[in-house]
Amino acid sequence: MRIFLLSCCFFIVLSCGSDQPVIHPETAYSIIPQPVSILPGSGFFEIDHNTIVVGAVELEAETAFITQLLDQASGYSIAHKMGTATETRNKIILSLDDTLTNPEGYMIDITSNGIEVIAKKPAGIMYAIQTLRQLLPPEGENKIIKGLKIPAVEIEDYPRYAYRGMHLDVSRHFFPVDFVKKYIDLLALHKMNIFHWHLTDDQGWRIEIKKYPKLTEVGGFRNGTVKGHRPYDGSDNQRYGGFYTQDEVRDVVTYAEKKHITIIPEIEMPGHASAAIAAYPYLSCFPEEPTIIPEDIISTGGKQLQAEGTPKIVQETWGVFDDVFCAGDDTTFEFLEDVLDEVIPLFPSEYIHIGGDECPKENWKRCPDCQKRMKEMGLTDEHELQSYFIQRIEKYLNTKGKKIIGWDEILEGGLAPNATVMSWRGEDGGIDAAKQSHQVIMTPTTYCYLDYYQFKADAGKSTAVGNYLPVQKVYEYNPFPEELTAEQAEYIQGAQANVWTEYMPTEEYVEYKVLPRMTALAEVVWVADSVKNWSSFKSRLERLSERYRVLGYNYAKVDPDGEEFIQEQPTENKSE
Ligand code: TNX
Repeated sequence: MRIFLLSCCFFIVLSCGSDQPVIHPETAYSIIPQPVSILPGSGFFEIDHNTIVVGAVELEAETAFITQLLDQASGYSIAHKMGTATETRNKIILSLDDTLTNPEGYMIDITSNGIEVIAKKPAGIMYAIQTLRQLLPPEGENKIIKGLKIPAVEIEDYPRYAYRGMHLDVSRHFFPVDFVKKYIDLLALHKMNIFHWHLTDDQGWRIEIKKYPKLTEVGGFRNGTVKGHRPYDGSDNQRYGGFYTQDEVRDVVTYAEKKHITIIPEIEMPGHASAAIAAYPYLSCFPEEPTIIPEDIISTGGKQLQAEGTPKIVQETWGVFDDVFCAGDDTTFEFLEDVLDEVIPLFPSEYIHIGGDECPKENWKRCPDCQKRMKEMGLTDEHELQSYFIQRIEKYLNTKGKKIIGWDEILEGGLAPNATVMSWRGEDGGIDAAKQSHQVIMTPTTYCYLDYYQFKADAGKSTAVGNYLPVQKVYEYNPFPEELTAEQAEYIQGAQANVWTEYMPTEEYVEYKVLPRMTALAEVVWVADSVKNWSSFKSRLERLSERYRVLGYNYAKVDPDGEEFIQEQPTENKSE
């Protein structure tokens, strides 16, 4: 392996050295996220029918993945084997080297003789393959390219942050396993490594729990969905829902593992619990009180259920609701512990997200059980009761070897001792938590909420919600708040973009909202802030967009100035 030269700036590397060919970054070495160092070589490696892939024994999934990519692009059936390479040329070698320092770093060396890839761990090898993939022509994703060549280059690369996340809300709208896998593929292409799967909310419970079958039988479906924006345009009166069986969840987790993506499941508590309460009304402080959905927007089916004596129904509108899990009754905790007992073995992740956001305290204030609990535990207000709730769940999960992540409201009333805080209402929660020596994931609405609209021309459409968040603004994000000392900033694990799907009824819509803003975030969390370069990003995005097109993603087209709306949104409403 040749010695890799380090360079902190891609452009310096590309323009220095008179014997180097003139390389245009937007074509030959156009990679997102931008690698730490790219040193162009001369010539290229050509794949032919004698090319062989040799992967170290630990790299079965990675060897299979690169072989599959090359088979597709070259039209050959590329030979591959596990072990050490004896071939002297025409070889692609994937190997591990424990002496490398960065756990996710990798190095690639391409010469006319072949390709050598090394990394400390298999994840690094996967990232290297994603880089190699972007060195191949985009058309190679679904067409055979005669005389497939990869330009000679040395690349050294490693990420800035360990947590590079994307979230998907499958409660407000449900997305089947195939789409979830397509989404995971997208994360992998961008070297993102965390998929935060928001599995439960007011409008649908989406994960099978065998001990509580009604969670999905009842809580997995709603009788209608509100149309348009607040104050809404009535109900669509369509029964809507779906859920993942535990077998499906295992299948998705295995799929993600092979791509080195950790799935963090979210089971929301104590708020956003209407679907669970519809299934098991005893979880509410007031089981007899009807679920509140205004008269002019409740579905006919929902209204009928309530008229027939079923007060609790799955929510059909968006927002924050007073009917939350009762914090005074121990059966709530028994239920949640049982649920978590089934969730834990499905997900190898060290973390479980327990929500904690937007929990109104109105019911707790008038619930005798909650008030009794407060008195017994010496809690002075309902925020402390929420803190009691989260800490009790944290303690339980810690005994099972898991740690919790919660939205920044878990700071109110006292932070649970080992909790990681996901800062969404700006960065203040994250700053506060880092100062208290807690781990933090930054996901402020101003930079990371992909339900916000991205083009001015989308403003006011029924599917465009909230504020304006263009791709350039996402790109400008730096998850290192100035208020923190370098030592405190060590607690910032990384950042994540959130995809709340109230106004994303279809798969096409999710893709449109995610691409290319996720692309921008992928670079934010991978490269040093000083290396970011908007105009370089835009030109590399043009090339990557071609790959999105070939792969069949419905990406939003951004013109070279970065802001102008070019593409019409997909259909506005699923039922229209
Ligand atoms: C706030 S972010 C929520 C979600 C909504 C979202 C809409 C957070 C922790 N809670 O329940 O879907 O706003 O932007």
